[in-house]
Amino acid sequence: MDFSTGSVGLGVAQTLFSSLVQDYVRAHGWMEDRPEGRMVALVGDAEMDEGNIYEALIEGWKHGLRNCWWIVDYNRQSLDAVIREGLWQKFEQMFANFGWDVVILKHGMLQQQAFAEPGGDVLRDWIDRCPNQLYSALTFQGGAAWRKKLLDEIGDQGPVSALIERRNDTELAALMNNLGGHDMPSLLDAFEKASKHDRPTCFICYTIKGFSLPLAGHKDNHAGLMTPAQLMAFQESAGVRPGHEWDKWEGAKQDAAKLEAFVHDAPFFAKGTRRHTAAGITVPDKLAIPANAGKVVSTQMGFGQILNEVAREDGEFAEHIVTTSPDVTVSTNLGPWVNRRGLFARDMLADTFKSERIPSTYNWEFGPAGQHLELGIAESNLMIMLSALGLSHSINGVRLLPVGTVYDPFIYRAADQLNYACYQDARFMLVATPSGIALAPEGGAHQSIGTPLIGMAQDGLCAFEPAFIDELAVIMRFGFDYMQRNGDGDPDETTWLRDQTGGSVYLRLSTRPLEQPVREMTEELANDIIQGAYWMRRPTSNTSVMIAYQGAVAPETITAAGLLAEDRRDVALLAVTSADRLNAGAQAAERARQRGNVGAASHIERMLSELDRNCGIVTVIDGHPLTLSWLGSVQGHRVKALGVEHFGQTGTISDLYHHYNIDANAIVHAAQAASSGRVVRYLRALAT
Ligand SMILES: Cc1ncc(C[n+]2csc(CCOP(=O)(O)OP(=O)(O)O)c2C)c(N)n1
Ligand SMILES: [Mg+2]
Repeated sequence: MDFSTGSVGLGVAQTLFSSLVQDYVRAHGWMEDRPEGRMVALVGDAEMDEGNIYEALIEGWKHGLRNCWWIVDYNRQSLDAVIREGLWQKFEQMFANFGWDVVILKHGMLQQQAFAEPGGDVLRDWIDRCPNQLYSALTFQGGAAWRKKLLDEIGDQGPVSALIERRNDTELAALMNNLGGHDMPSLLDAFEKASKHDRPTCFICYTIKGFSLPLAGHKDNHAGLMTPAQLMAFQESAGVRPGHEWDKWEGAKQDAAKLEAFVHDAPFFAKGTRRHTAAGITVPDKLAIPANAGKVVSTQMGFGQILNEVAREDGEFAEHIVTTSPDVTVSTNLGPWVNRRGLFARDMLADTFKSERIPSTYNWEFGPAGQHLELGIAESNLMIMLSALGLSHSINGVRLLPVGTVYDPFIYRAADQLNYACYQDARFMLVATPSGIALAPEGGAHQSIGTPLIGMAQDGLCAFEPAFIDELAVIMRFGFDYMQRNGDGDPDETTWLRDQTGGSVYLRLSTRPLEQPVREMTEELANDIIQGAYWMRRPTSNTSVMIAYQGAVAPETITAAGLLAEDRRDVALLAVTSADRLNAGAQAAERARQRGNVGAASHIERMLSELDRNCGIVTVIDGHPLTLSWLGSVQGHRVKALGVEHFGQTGTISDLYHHYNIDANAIVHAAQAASSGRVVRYLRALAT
């Protein structure tokens, strides 16, 4: 198994996106002599209720999906109950509608042979009309119940009675349980036929849940366990001797040596490991950025600038980046990259606006060399596409550097898909913008509060929220390297982070333009940015209050520090670039100390140890205050945490920052409350 699943519909969609990624890799000439594979999913019939399957179907159709099989285990049971009648017809119509072949395997060979006997057509007709519930109940009850029911309902119809009577109870039950999905010859025949073409194909395979077990067909059989007596009977019927349960080929009716040879030579095993690896892509020492110093630029704009600079360069690094976006390519600033690198499609498709000479900022040309995969609006598909792209090294043996853009609040819409991608250890960079309440004038609905906490809590995802473009360039460089790492999980004893393990990266960016600092990016500063925080203003022995911020609220904290200057000496300012990494380091170092490594210290612990014990801390973020409030627990400092707990208002950024008490005035109030000393002047009333 290359992808995990679990009745969540995600593994199913993953096969579809993985087929598209294979097409991408092939079109870029990276498949070498490897033959194309077919991505196959086994799908529960109740699992087909999962919405992300339908979202994926539409996307697959748009991209000309090939080489994908979905095999539906049509046992007509879910966890709780027996499913609706006639669902197969809806599946059949829907898949056909999206250009899939549909193959229905309803009857096994035993049934087909019986249908050919005199009266067989009557039996077939009865089976076709039998409601799912009744079929399940009779399956559970067994041969005698089948006989009674069949004879009651069709037993007076001549030849069919003889057909039934020719079979004893065991044979009759075997006949009625012989549905297409349990019949190896039928399955092999269907797969053989479908393997002659590359069209996506859905197989609807009738089966019985709990086939051949005493709990078969019972509506309560989900996760059912057999009694010891039932298990012993089952063991005996399977020809497995007590004490030989784990012997290879135990119970197999064929010759073991022959079976061994057959399996050994089967293509699946003969070709060796199916899990590929790929050479790493060297990331440049530095990512270029235009001269921004003193200019007013948002991190979202900076992201566009950085990728635009990468797009100018030839070479392996730029070629292996692949971007994708759910209909927000332009509004997340991927436009400049796409203009240079083009959109991906197996066939060329010109931009008609360009050929008609209509002025447009964006060049929307598709072709096999394109490096941007444009998706429809459904964020679920973005995350599963990132999952598929981010596993290309192990599936296709080709390392891709996927970058996906999304509006930050819509991470919630696809948080499970994101979690699934991380669980599978897919490697990608998720760039989320706009974020927070900073998109204030655009309206309240798309503001995000809790996403920094998702960034901190999501395993396999390392989250950053820079304020300035030079920080972003350092973080993206790190990210492209981090995405490719695959070392063991022991923490580094200086940072207490598991950086050599690698993982995916989440960048929470903002549309709020900020004046860019004039400074040199020293190695020390770059290192601090990667670790998660640097001193914007270092504390001294006189410092009685420190302000820590993450992201777009940087100017408010700088203003507040200025307003405080006359009443609090040497206000310290901590620029946090990754609360996630600071927290991970502090947690790991604490665990190490509890295990006896008394000298263990993480980045944030070292930084906050510079503060006097009585120093107060104010934290600020355009997001949930919990993201940073834990800083008070690092060395036991008093903390006042500012942030956003409610959302939905529309206004200017300063209106909203005032309204939610994350403006400079609110920071000064909090600083006064967090530290002793005289009353601070320049205070205005807090918003209520
Ligand atoms: C998203 C999600 N919700 C709930 C569950 C709990 N769950 C596990 S199996 C199952 C029913 C699956 O039925 P089906 O897909 O028909 O598989 P079958 O058990 O019939 O093989 C449910 C609801 C789950 N695994 N995933
Ligand atoms: Mg089922």
